[in-house]
Amino acid sequence: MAFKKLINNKKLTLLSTFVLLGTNLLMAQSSATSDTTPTEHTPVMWGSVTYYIMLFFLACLGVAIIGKILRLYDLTQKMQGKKGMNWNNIMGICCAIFLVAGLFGAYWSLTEQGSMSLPEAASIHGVDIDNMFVVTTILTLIVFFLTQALLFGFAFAYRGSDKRKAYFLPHNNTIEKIWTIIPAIVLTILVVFGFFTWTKIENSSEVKGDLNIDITGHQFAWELRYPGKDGKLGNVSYTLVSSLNSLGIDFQDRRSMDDLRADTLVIPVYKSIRLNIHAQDVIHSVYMPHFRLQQNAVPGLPTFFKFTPTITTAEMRVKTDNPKFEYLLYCNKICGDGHYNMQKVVRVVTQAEYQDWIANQKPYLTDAVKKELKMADVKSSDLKKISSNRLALNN
Ligand SMILES: [Cu+2]
Repeated sequence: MAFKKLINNKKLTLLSTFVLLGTNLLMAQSSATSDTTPTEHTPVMWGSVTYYIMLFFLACLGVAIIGKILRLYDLTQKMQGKKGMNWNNIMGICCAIFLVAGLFGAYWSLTEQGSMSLPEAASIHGVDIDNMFVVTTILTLIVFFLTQALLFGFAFAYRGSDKRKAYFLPHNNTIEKIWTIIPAIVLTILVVFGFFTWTKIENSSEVKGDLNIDITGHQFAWELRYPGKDGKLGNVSYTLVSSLNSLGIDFQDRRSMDDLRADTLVIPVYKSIRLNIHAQDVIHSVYMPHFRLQQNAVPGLPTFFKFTPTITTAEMRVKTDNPKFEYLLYCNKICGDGHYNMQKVVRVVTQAEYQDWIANQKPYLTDAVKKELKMADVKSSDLKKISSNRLALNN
C-alpha cells in the first residue's frame, strides 16, 4: 500500500512539475510578447531569460528520458538473453557530438559577440595594446582548438572496445619536456612583449604633454581643471579644500589664477594629453576604454597618464555608423554605491574646435572665491608657519 502511495505521489509530483513548466513557459512567452515592442534589437520572444532557462531544463529532461528509455531497452535485451547495448560506443559518439557542437558554439560566439567588442583604438598607444590582445587571443584560440579536439577526439577514437587493450604509459620524459618547455617559451614571449609595450606607454621621455589636464575623483564624480592662457596648472593642496574651492586650488600660486573649470573632457586630436590624476577620498580609477587607457586615482599619490588621441568624435560617429556615439570616461574601481554613475563624456575635436571651446570655459577663481580668499590667505600663511615649525623641530 505504502509503495503504491509513493508511486502515486511520484506521479503527482511529476504531473505538477509538467504543469508548472508548461504555465511558466506560456507566461514567459506571453510576457515576452506583451512587454517588449518588436524592434530591430529586441526580438519578441528570444530575449526572455526565463525562456532560455526553461529550454535548458526541458533539454535536461529530454536527455534524462532518452537515457531511461535506452537503459530499459538494454535491460529487456539482456533479460531475453541477447547482447545488451554498447555503452562505450554511445559515450564515444556523445563525445564526438559534444566536440562538433562545442566548437561550432565557440565559433558562433566569436562571430556573433565578437562584433560587440570595442571599436578600433582611438589613441596611438591603443594600437599596441590591441596588437597584444590579438596575438594573445590567436595563441589561446590555437591552444583551445587543439586541446579540445585532442580531448574529445581521443575519447571517441579510442573508446572502450573488447578488440583492443589500452597501452599503459606510466611516464615519458620526452612528452613531459615538450608540454613544459613549449608553454614556458610562449608565455615568456607574451610576458616580454607585454613588458616592452607597457614600458613604451608609461615611460615617456617627454613627461609634459602638449596639454596638461587635472582630473580629480571623489565620491561620486570627476572634476576637471584646464590650464588658462599661461598653459600651466597651479598647485593644489588638500588643506585648502573648502565648499567654494572643492579642489583645494592654491590661488596664491600665480599659475592658478586663470585655471578653468569644465564639465566635458574636450581634447584636441593628435596632441599629447597628460592627465594628472588625483583622488580626494577613496581609490578611483580613470578608465577610457576607447583609448585603451586606465590609471588608478589614489588619494595622496598623484598619478598621470599621457596619451595622444587619433580619431575625433565626429570621425568615430562615421566609423561606428552611430550618430549619437560619445567617448566615455568611467571610474573602474568599485568606490561606493554611486560608482556606476561616475562617468563623463570625452570629446575629441580638431585644434580649432578646441580653441573655440576653451575660450568659453569659466575660471575657478570666481568672485565668491576671491571673497573667501581673504580668509584663506590667513589660513595658508598660518599653515606655512606651522609646517616650518615642524621642520625646525624635526631638524
Ligand atoms: Cu570611483
